[in-house]
Amino acid sequence: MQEKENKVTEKSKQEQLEQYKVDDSNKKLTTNQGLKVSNDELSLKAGERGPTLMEDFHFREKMTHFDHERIPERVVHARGSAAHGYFELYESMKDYTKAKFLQTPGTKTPVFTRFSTVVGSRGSADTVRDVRGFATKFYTEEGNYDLVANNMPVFFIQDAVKFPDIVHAIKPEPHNEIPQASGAHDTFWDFVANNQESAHQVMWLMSDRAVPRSYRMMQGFGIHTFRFVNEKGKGHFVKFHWVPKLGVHSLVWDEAQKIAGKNPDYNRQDLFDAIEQGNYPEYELGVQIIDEKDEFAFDFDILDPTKIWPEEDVPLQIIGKLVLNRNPDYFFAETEQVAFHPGNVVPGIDFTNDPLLQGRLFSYIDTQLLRLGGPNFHEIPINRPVCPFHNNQRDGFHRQTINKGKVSYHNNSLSGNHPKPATEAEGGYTHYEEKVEGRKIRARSASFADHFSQSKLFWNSMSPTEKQHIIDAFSFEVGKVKSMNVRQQVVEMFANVDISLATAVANNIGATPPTKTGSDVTKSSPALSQENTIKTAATRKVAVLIDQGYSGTAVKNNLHELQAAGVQYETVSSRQGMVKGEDGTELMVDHTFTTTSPVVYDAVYIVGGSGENPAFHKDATYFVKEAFKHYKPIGATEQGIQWLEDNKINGEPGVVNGASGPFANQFIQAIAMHRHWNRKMMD
Ligand code: HDE
Repeated sequence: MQEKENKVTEKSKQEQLEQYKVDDSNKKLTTNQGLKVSNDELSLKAGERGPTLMEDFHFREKMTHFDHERIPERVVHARGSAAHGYFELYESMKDYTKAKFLQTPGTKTPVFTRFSTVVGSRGSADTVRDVRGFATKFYTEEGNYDLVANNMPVFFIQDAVKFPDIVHAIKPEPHNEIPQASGAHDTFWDFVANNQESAHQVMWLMSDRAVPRSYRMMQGFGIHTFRFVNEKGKGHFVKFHWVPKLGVHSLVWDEAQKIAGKNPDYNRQDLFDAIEQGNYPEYELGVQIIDEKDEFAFDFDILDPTKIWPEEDVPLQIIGKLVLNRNPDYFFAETEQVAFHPGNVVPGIDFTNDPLLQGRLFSYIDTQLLRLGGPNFHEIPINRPVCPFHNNQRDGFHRQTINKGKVSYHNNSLSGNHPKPATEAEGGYTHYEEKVEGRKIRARSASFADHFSQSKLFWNSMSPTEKQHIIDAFSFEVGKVKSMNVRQQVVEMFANVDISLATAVANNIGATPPTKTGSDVTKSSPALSQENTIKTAATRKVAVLIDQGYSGTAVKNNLHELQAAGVQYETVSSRQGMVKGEDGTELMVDHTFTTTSPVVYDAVYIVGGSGENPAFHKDATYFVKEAFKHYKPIGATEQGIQWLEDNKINGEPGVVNGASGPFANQFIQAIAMHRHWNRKMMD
């Protein structure tokens, strides 16, 4: 390929990918050799009832390709979904970093972002209790920069050498491969209790953060402390955050488990549909920066990946936004074959001595060599940088580049010593010259020893509802542990965080309540509570329960107003086809009570109809009760109003009665609240 001037635009990656795309429509069927195929239904046989012939090259090629279609799934983060988009810089970071894509406000860099669960296999359900991955590849003019983040800001372990242990412990147990995509079993909790550095991340894992309503509604965190280096060679410590424009919102646990059956692709579908509808997911990039002179100014070690930098102490500076605006064309070629690596950096971004980060720098390429079948996976279209790349690496499985000339070594004189290392001024990457001295030693720094203070900080920062959810989650997960001894160990461990938490869990799971006093940390960080994030009705999905004889004008107006506020809706009734309003208007039914479920909606709007049949009433009753139980907003107008009375939910928080004032407006506000926690539960 002829090299063009290296000017990267928002569209650079898309343009590059276009060169690899093939449109099969209106084409003749051929073999991989380009030979037209005359029959794709019958193999070549010796006689109509005879054996298949070896010479049937079409059969052999087709079957061989099929037989080799599967590649190993990722050892963790196997299940994921991705999208293309761009990153736009708001504010120059040039005082801190020389990274070119972070210099000039308005610069747009093409990106590819993959979201994932961690524990489950490729076909597992989306809505399990788990950490979520949030990995972004920035295709910059200086090469690919990967920000391989999670939706929680801390990690289970402090040293990479323990990663295989934590993963073995949380994956299905090896003797019977049970349970799938869940930490609710003996080996995980045995690991937790015997590796207490996991305490802080386990608090996050038991919180609502572990069941996101949508990939569009979760934060991302680079976790590790990285280093920004500016033009003058000065370094600053930096942590990266993604902040979703729609706020951070979660499912309730009962709902999450039911969705896993009703629609295991729930989060994947949500991402795909939102982009198709033009509701592009957006996140702002925030950085927390610490001057090198303040490396030891905190009551935790800033290199410890089990610690956050409380935003109240180290403010988050918003510097740009990520917009995901295009779905991949081919899941396997793009989402499955994308290969992230925290070691893919550009000049101006460097590492620190965080022992977890150091180990990651080895693991990612290593695992991809196996998963993608050799050392040339950087040539796969989704992984190729948009800037040129030249070196003396050659050969290996699946090599595609045709390097010209006979020289593939350095130094050389035959080709003028090219490809030639670049000086720093020419953009050559130079590692930050941190002075390091030490003995060779396998030890944990004493500054990494406190596992409970920030766990308590997290607990203190939760709202009463969030705290209750954490107690419920511990009770569910540890309650599934068969070993009473492990259950007791967990209770004792979390007594170091908060005694009321540990006591409540102990009482729920048949363990002995602990007698310790717990951590004495009283500080809290409001930024940690997702209750304090943005609330908006935009892109929320409402089920409109509607039947024959509905009130035409009222419904039309209300639906119009919901739409204007960015709310999506689907009509649900007993039968598919059309429902007819009493004024003669008609509406298409999107779903019946059997093709959908209340758990996949954010809110319910009961319209009913004068011609309601008994089946409608029965199914709608279940639908609304389930939504009510999950604290979702419920609105009713016309015939639906009587329904609120009949089911004794009129006047409950988040229940909007069309008879009392302008309906759409109030209902939109109720939807924006996400959930209404202070409800009396019905039986
Ligand atoms: Fe990963 N991680 N990880 N991880 N990780 C992988 O790489 C690993 C860690 C994260 O959508 C693997 O290509 C080690 C922290 C994401 O393709 C593997 C350690 C964070 C993804 C691997 C960690 C992450 C991965 C598996 C501890 C958040 C999915 C397949 C030292 C900051 C990327 C692969 C995608 C994937 C190793 C810890 C995020 C095995 C050894 C901390 C988002 O290389």
